[in-house]
Amino acid sequence: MDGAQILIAGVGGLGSSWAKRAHLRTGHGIDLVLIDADESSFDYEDAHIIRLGKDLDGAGCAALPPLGEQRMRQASSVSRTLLNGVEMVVLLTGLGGGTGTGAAPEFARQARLSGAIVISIAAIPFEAQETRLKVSKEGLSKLEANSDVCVRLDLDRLAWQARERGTDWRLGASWVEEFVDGLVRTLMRLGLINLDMMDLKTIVGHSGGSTLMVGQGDPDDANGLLQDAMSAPLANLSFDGAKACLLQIEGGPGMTVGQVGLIADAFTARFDEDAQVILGARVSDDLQGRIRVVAVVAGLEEKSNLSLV
Ligand SMILES: Nc1nc2c(ncn2[C@@H]2O[C@H](COP(=O)(O)OP(=O)(O)OP(=O)(O)O)[C@@H](O)[C@H]2O)c(=O)[nH]1
Ligand SMILES: [Mg+2]
Repeated sequence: MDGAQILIAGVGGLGSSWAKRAHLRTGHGIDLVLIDADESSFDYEDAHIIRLGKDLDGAGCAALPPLGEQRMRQASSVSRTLLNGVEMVVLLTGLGGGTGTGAAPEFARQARLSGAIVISIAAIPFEAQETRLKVSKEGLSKLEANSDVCVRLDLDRLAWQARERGTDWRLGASWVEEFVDGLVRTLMRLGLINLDMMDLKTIVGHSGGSTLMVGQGDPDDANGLLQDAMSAPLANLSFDGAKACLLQIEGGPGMTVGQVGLIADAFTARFDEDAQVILGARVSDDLQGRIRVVAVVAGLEEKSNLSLV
């Protein structure tokens, strides 16, 4: 049996630039679609392209989300063809502009309509960008409503971490790449192991907010792994009282049942005591002496805690 068929989608300028980098990292077997009104986003060979600016201004949707949404709707027959057979969409976007804010929720809607599970990763504008922050709010609630899991990335935290690592925030990206890579590798293999798409559907079907955690580290250091996952620049970082979780633990050939148990305990310690936890473990030769954990956490209390000024 083949693994899940996954499509990485980048919507808008920032989303496209992240999606290209994530796609470079994940490599073969994963499809990429770039969706933008701005031609300069399409400088990548191995991608499907949906142009939202054709015949119009050709340079972004000028901070007008309704225009982005409308153009995305007009492109629905192209999306339908592209989405045929896709089981999962990992959508990357930056909210606050016109294209991403307007088109991303609409593309997510189209993807779900065609039967895919949609995991969205949305950057929330910098605190100082008040207008953009306001624009992003509406896009975020629509995106959440149209996604199975919507992860909010805080650009302020991302920029801070990029500076710490000495990289450009816009490419800030090294973190986004790792995150998407960990996620996609795990999801791609779902079909091959003891977890499958049905398990994922069960977990994301829980009501309430949902998010992802991805961590890598030393197999004997469960707390270090949890810390690594918790250092993500997510806007919603509380997992307290979560009602459901799909936890995938992947390690090298030496990984033991004891290590898996300790890691699972560390990741789920703060969840609701009756939380439904579906655990999968897998041995990979490329993870010698290291462990990667990907958790899809659902049933979180509030859906949208974005505080806006
Ligand atoms: N400070 C700063 N923030 C940026 C920059 N580029 C993107 N952002 C942030 O990322 C969010 C999304 O921006 P883009 O991806 O460029 O917007 P878009 O979806 O292409 O939308 P339009 O170009 O308006 O149609 C913005 O709201 C900003 O918060 C930049 O060059 N400087
Ligand atoms: Mg743009």
